Amino acid sequence: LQLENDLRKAIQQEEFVVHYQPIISLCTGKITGFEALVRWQHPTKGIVPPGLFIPIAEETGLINSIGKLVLSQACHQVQQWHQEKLIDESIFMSVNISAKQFAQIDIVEQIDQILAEVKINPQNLKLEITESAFINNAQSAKAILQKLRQRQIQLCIDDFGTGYSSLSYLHNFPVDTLKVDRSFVSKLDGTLESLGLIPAIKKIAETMKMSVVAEGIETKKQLVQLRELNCEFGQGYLFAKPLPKQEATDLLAASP
Ligand code: G
Ligand code: G
Ligand code: NA
Ligand code: MN
Repeated sequence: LQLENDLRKAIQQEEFVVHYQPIISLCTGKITGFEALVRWQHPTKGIVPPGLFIPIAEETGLINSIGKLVLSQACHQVQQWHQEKLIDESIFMSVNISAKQFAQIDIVEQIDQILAEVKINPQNLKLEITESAFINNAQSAKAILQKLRQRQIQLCIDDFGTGYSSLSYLHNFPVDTLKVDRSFVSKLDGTLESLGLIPAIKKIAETMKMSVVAEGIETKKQLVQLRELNCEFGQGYLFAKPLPKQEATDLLAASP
């Protein structure tokens, strides 16, 4: 309860900062996008990682307010990088939208409002949604995804392969990207068995004309394996951890 009260205060005082983890083209090594990941700068406890407060934010519904702050900060970052000519419309900013946030009846209006306030090209924005967002009401989920797509916002299924995957929704839902959960990547050690579902996911993505991002790449060996599987994009500590705004900006400025 203390944490819940602290969270409410943190929202009022906007104590959240967004870090940005680069997403890399595995064949060229170039930055293709960033994932926005929230951190809470607690006045006395220092940085609180999301694993410690997102679950409570979800339970209490505070995730809706936090999610709006994150989306707004991430869009402002896109705007700034665009003004500084560090990015064009080919670079995307991926923002996590929790299932609860996605289920709000006015989620599309909220996103419209932020895009109206922070004028960016909607193509620069990608939303990461987990499969759990689709299970309760597939029809309305589909309608929301279609509306977002009409605005040219990109859509990504996060943690793909761990949830309630059903190939039928993939077929019906207008999704651009599958993000392979890092539990699959962590098993890649050079043996055939360790490839697990990744080749299958790659195949599904190809059939559906979706791209694949592998997350949690930590070793050179994993990178080599993913390249062999023709996995186009990846992110992980091997390249960079989630970086504060200035460090992400420096990396972008230095990148070819
Ligand atoms: O950044 P880190 O690796 O510590 O994140 C831990 C968890 O918190 C991950 O599951 C991540 O998806 C989640 N998370 C981080 N930032 C956000 C955010 O802005 N919104 C939501 N809904 N989840 C987030
Ligand atoms: O749940 P989600 O897919 O949004 O996960 C993002 C989380 O993964 C963030 O907490 C981020 O800090 C973390 N992360 C990013 N790269 C790596 C990595 O290479 N290894 C591990 N273990 N975690 C990572
Ligand atoms: Na994510
Ligand atoms: Mn993920």
